[in-house]
Amino acid sequence: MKSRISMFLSLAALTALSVCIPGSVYAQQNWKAELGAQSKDMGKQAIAFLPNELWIHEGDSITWTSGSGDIHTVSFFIAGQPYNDFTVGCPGFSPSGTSFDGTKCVSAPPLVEGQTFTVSFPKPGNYSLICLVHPHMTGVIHVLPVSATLPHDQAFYNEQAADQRNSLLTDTDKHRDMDDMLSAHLLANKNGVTAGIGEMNVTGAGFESLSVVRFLKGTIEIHKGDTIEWTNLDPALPHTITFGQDPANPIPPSGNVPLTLDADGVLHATISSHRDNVHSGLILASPENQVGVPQSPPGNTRFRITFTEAGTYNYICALHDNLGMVGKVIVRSY
Ligand SMILES: [Cu+2]
Repeated sequence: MKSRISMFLSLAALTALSVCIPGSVYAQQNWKAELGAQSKDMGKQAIAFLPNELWIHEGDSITWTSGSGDIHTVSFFIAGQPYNDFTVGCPGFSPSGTSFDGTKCVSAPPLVEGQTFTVSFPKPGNYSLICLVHPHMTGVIHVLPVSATLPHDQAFYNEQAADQRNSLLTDTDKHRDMDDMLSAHLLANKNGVTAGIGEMNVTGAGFESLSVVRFLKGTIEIHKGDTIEWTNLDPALPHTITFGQDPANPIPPSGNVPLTLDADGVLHATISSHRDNVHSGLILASPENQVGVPQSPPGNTRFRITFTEAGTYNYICALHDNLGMVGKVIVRSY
């Protein structure tokens, strides 16, 4: 009896020890999460942390695995730090396995399918999780003291990630608004092409989107002298319309796109030869307004090109051609 009591006592002491000294006896857990997801043909992109909210213990780590041909980052900025894009990083990027405690920025370099990045969290806190490629892709990591009970286990997060992935990527009634918007756009514009379409989704922890990275109609036939109008119907993802050379900097339009906009505010270029390199620059919707920040100007969501010579002209989205976002214009001479 006595030995049993002493065994009980030493077990209790061990348990107390494991609570008091995190990292020595307490088992640190490595959690798994997904970074983006896509349909088989890469045309549909789930631009999301899956899941985008996790509750873990101090000392635990999380490993993100990219499931997308599109690039994403796993980034934690310090409070108040201005957002940088993925060409800048923290500035710079961190090696996988770096720890984040809220005092020093940590960022993965841009990751693609199959690549992983691990961050460990030594200090309790609630930390914003961001992607430096997609400003609308956000999440939260709650790091709790070791003494706290965690609300969910890994199996729960796996299931949640699968649910969110499927609800973003699977064609269901949920996307009817998007399909309606697409058919309305194509019906209303005989010589119109959709340069991407998408929809935003929200969870308790942040924003994510489904983005269809395709030109629809991918091949369009027109007559000599006609004008095509491309429209980006994605709320958050920029695209380009690029004929000829892939520009080193995709942001501005090529020099041969007239700076004078059409009266309704649309950039309008001309193509008269296969040798013309015409690049739209980023075509995207205006960002949301924020209190105290100057209002966003009207979005640059459209681009027009008039074709003056017959021929077949191939083009790409300079940002997403690797995902299959390419198109073709056939100009008839009659
Ligand atoms: Cu694109």
